Amino acid sequence: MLTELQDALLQGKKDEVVALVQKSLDAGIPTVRILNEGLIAAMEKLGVMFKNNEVFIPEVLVAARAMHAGLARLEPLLVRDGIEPKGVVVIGTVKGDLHDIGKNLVAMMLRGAGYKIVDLGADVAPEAFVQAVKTHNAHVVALSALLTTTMVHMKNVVEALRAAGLKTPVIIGGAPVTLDFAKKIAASGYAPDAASGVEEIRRLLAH
Ligand code: B1M
Repeated sequence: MLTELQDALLQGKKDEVVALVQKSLDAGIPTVRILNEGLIAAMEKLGVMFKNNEVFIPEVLVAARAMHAGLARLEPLLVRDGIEPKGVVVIGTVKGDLHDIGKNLVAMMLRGAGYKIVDLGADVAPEAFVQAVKTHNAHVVALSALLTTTMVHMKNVVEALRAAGLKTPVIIGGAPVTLDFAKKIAASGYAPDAASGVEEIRRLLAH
């Protein structure tokens, strides 16, 4: 049944995903297995397919919508069972930058991988990242920038966090961003695409 659930999610069949989640619950499959071996496993497969150019942005968005619908059914049960998210990630596009499609993809994949996401949106000032980390006890800050002129604000976020005494790791990405740039601004990690972003955050949190 969980394989069927994975297939439905990969095809973005929202109603079928919800129905299969319910069917799995009715069959007595534990909530955490439905989450990990059904929904999250499918999103992981999708991440690999996206990386290999086997699926593209529209398919990812449709699958993410199906994932949300399935998660919405499971969420109250996961809370009841006390299942913790893998970590809290504060994400946003930096100040002056309105591009949010890539950032949204990263957020969706992270949600799909079991992280709690605090999405601050686009055009986010460094102070707002600092505040959100404090409010939500975040484990990671994830920054996106699409303009060469706004990349500098990634450095400002790193500096603002450190000035506030926070050691929270910062991962950065976006079309003009490179590993070299990440090193230059003392970011903790860099990812060229959304799927690698999930892997990189997993790596950072494992340390
Ligand atoms: Co803009 N724009 N835009 N734009 N826009 C670009 C980025 C540009 C390259 C177009 C061009 O000139 N060829 C250019 C930037 C040039 C530069 O700085 N070098 C540009 C420009 C100049 C501008 C304006 C200044 C135009 C103007 O007004 N004169 C203006 C700036 C507005 C502002 O931000 N202040 C502007 C505006 C806009 C729109 C609002 C119209 C719209 C954005 C809508 C939105 O996002 N809601 C827009 C769009 C759509 C684009 C292009 C066409 C597409 C960007 C996109 O969404 N790509 C873009 C040209 C292009 O890329 N072909 C362009 C798809 C998305 C999935 O990719 O975000 O790179 P991307 O995300 C990738 C990876 O980078 C990575 O994962 C994703 C894939 O898996 N990734 C991360 C991203 N963030 C990550 C974070 C991570 C890890 C991975 O960890 C945290």
